[in-house]
Amino acid sequence: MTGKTTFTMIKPTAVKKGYIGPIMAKIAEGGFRVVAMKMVHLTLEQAKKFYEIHKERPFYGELTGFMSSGPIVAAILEKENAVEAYRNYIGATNPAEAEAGTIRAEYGTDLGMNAVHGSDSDENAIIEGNFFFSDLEKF
Ligand code: FUP
Repeated sequence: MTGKTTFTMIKPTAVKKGYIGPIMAKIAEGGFRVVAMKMVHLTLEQAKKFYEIHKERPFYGELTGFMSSGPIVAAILEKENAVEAYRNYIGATNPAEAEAGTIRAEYGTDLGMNAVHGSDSDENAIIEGNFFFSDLEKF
């Protein structure tokens, strides 16, 4: 069975460039309902904890440094088959390879600064959503 929710973050560069509004509008256009949302500035320690699954990857230091470099917007989104639907909607990890019209193609800069995060499985969507939100903050 596929889940109904996924987790996303608007990354620091996209926030700095003023893309929160356009990206949230695009998310709504795609038929995703906002279940929870907040703007936060992660500490390096918090970013390392969030990305723990990538800790052996060569880009772990760069990724966590970047994700703690400025405020981000975290959100839980709801739609049928949410994880796959959202990953298709945001496009490939590298914005240069992302299909035209996807969020990463429109708002991403490069592989690291790719505008948004999207959970890669139902299991991670739950873990990641719970990292940021308590039950009282989900609607
Ligand atoms: P995705 O699931 O599309 O976010 O991509 P990955 O799980 O492969 O990577 C997680 C994040 O690490 C990406 F958003 C961007 C960053 N990354 C790099 O900075 N360098 C790389 O070589 C690969 C990924």
